[in-house]
Amino acid sequence: METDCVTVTSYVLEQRKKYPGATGDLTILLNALSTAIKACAAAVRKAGIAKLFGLAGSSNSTGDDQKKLDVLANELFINMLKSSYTVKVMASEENENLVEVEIPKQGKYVVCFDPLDGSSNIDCLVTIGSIFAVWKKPDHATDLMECVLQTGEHLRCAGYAVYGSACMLVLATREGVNGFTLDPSIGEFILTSPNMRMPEMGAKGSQKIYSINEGYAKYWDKATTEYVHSKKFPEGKEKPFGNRYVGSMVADVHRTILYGGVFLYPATKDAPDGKIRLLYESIPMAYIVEKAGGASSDGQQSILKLQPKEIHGRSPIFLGYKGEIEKIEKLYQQYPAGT
Ligand code: P6P
Repeated sequence: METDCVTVTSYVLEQRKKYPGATGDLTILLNALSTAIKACAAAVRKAGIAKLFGLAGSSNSTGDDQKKLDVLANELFINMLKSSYTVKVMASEENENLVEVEIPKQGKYVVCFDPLDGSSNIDCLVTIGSIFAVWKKPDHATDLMECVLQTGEHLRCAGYAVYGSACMLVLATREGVNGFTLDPSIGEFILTSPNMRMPEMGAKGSQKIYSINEGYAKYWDKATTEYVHSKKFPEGKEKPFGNRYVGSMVADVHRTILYGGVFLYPATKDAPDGKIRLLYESIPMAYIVEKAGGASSDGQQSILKLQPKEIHGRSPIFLGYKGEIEKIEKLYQQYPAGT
């Protein structure tokens, strides 16, 4: 083991030095999140042995059957954040309503999270993840919903954890995007991917990948249909894009950041706002991809400009190479959503 490695805690402490007025609360909050993620990683690893697979017999705000790991992950996030004394209110995919922290433990931050995204993949051991977004409570706000329903332009930080062949915490702040790999032998997240940047399309090592659930092609609008067709049947001597789709957003977005490409979850005729949740999936992932040099859109504008109207609201989402997102937006200008 390196004797001078950077951990997520020492990284955040280092960043805090750049803000003399910083209270250290965000450091404490991120430490609480990393503890919840470590506990989730341990639970995901031993789910088979500990019989954590299978349904918990309850369902979440989306109506998805909750798997035992979902419930455990949600409780870990909520309890670790409550006991950090840094959070006022939370929104979780697993809770229909907001979770207000008891007054004596309240802090100044708002955290929205999907504690275990892609949980339909749990039982078949496919990569899943956790997604979180952190805002500061607006100074004037007293109403909880006003505290929570903020745009991505006001984010303090966002991140995701990948529970795959290794556990990695990817954290995006104003300073950029950094990847920390969990070293299970010491239980610490070690900085292994400093200053993560999406490759430029066409640069050495960059890949031409489009990531969408082709099974819904029948329901796509014209703009998405035209875009995907142009990737599969490019004009001239252009080689087609390859298709990769895990069906677990954290896995698909993590690959898009590392290898390049485009992730698409468009609206469909029967889901005019798409499936992906704005507050705790689209906004944090858009923030991370944009901080890593990529682009995001709902077909018209950056996801970070969208004003959430309800805690479980959805949005169409396109993430990845800037040039490709521009092509998608041009197609939505030509063929407005829903046509
Ligand atoms: P579909 C997982 O349930 C999730 O919310 C995201 O992680 C993933 O990108 C998407 O749904 C997959 O949805 O409709 O392709 O199965």
